[in-house]
Amino acid sequence: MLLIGQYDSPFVRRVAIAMRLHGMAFDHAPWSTFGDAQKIAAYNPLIRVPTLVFDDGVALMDSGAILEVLDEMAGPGRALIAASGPDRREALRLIALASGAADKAVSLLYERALRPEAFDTWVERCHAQVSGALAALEVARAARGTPWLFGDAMGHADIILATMLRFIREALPGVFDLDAWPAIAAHAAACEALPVFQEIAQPYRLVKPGEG
Ligand SMILES: N[C@@H](CCC(=O)N[C@@H](CS)C(=O)NCC(=O)O)C(=O)O
Repeated sequence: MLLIGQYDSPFVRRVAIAMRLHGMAFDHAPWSTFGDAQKIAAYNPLIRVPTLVFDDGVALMDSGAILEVLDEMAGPGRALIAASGPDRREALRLIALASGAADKAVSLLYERALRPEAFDTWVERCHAQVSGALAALEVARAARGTPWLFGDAMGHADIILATMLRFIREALPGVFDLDAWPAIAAHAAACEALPVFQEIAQPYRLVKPGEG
């Protein structure tokens, strides 16, 4: 399999970390969505990452869809999310909050970085949406006394929570007061201390359209 995208993306990183936890081998093409747009377009007309090219040549996009297929490939009982019941619903809720916060952080970043002048109404909306999701995740994490969100084993909710927070910290420095949410900050720090998170990481760097 070929994973396309840079590890400064919270979405690419969550896929790579899950693949490593699953023990799945893959090649990595660290292409930039703007700098390497044509290369990515050859696999994914949306020109977005992550894009995962399977061994039969089919390219799948969107981290949630990719992880669903990878969990299935990992085999029964090996998915990084509960198979059913309340834990599955809660994990999906937390994943949606964390990946939604990452989506809105990306929107905020593009608004600030790509436009000559950011549109204040949109900036304020994205800021409020990210802050709201972080506050909800803080409540959820603080309510759980287990090492990871769903017990002793790390899962997709843990991973996206950490990759999203690192992305916000590095790509939008000073924009959010991350000290306001200590439980999720501690959770992310515990993740980032693990070898798999340290190996699959890349300092954030924005490549604008037309730049290499
Ligand atoms: N919901 C998507 C979000 C992916 C996403 O926003 N990727 C960004 C990089 S962090 C991207 O491809 N940006 C370029 C674009 O959207 O045009 C996922 O989970 O994979």
